[in-house]
Amino acid sequence: MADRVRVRGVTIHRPIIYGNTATVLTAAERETTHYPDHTHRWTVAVRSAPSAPDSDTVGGGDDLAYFIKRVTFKLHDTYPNPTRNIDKPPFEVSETGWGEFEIQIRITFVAESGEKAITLYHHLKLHPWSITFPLPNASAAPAEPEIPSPENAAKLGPVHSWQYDEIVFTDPFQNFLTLLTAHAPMPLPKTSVNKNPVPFHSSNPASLEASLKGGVPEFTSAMEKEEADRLEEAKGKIIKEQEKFRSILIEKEKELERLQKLLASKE
Ligand code: SLL
Repeated sequence: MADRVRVRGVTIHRPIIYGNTATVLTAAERETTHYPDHTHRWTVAVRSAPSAPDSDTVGGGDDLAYFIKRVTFKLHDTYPNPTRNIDKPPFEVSETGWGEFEIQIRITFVAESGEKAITLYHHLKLHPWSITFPLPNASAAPAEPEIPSPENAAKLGPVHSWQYDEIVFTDPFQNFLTLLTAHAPMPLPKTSVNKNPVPFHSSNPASLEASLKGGVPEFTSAMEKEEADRLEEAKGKIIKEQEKFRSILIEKEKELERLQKLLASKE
C-alpha cells in the first residue's frame, strides 16, 4: 500500500509540554476528600505547548488527539488503580494527595502512525520552588529543600512544574505525514503579554525569581532563543577554561623539564 511508504529524509515534530500544577487544599476541602492526610490537589497533563488565547490553562491550545491515541499515567502505588489510561483529551489526571513522586507518562500514537509509544517521566511537584541546587560560582553544597507551611504555600499560589519538549517523527509514513501536515500546530507566542513568560526551570536558575511573580506560565519562542543563547555562552566559557588550563599545563611541563635537567646535572 502506498500509504505505508516511509518518506525518507523527512523529520516532523510537534511541540508538547508535560508536567503538573498543584494547589494546597483549604480546610473545607480537606474535610470533603475523605482522606484527612491529603494536603494538595494536583493535575498531571500532556498538552500542546502553546496556550489557547485568553485561557489561563498552561498550554493546551491545540487538540493533540489527531496523533495521540492514549496517554497512560502511572501513579504511585499508594493510589487505587495507579495505571490511568486516558484515551481522549484532555490527557490529564487530577488527584489529591500528600506526597511527591515520579510519574511515568507513556504516549501511544494513533495506529496509522506506525510509531512506537514513547515514555516520559515527570516528578510530581507539590511544594513551591526554592533554590535547592548549586548556583553557578556557589561553593557551598545545595541546601535541603525547605517545605513551607501549608498556610505560606497557599499564599504563594499554585505550583507549576512543566517541561517543554518536541516529539520528533523521523521518516514518517506517507499517510501519517499527511495527517500531521493537515494539523499544523499553533505557533508559540513570541513573548508573553498577560501571562508569566518565565516558567521556572532548574537549567535556568535566573528564571526562579521571575516565575515567582505568579500567574500562569507560558512557553514562548523568546524563551527558546534565550536557552540557545545560554548554551552558546556556556560553550564559550568552556572553551576559554580549556585554553587557560592548556597554558597552565604547558607551563608546568616546562617547569618539570627544567627540574629534571637540574636533577640530572646533580647526579
Ligand atoms: C514520599 N515517596 O514518601 C513518596 C511517596 C506517595 C504519595 C509519595 C496519596 C496516597 C493515598 C499520596 O499522596 N501518595 O492514596 O493516600 O513522599
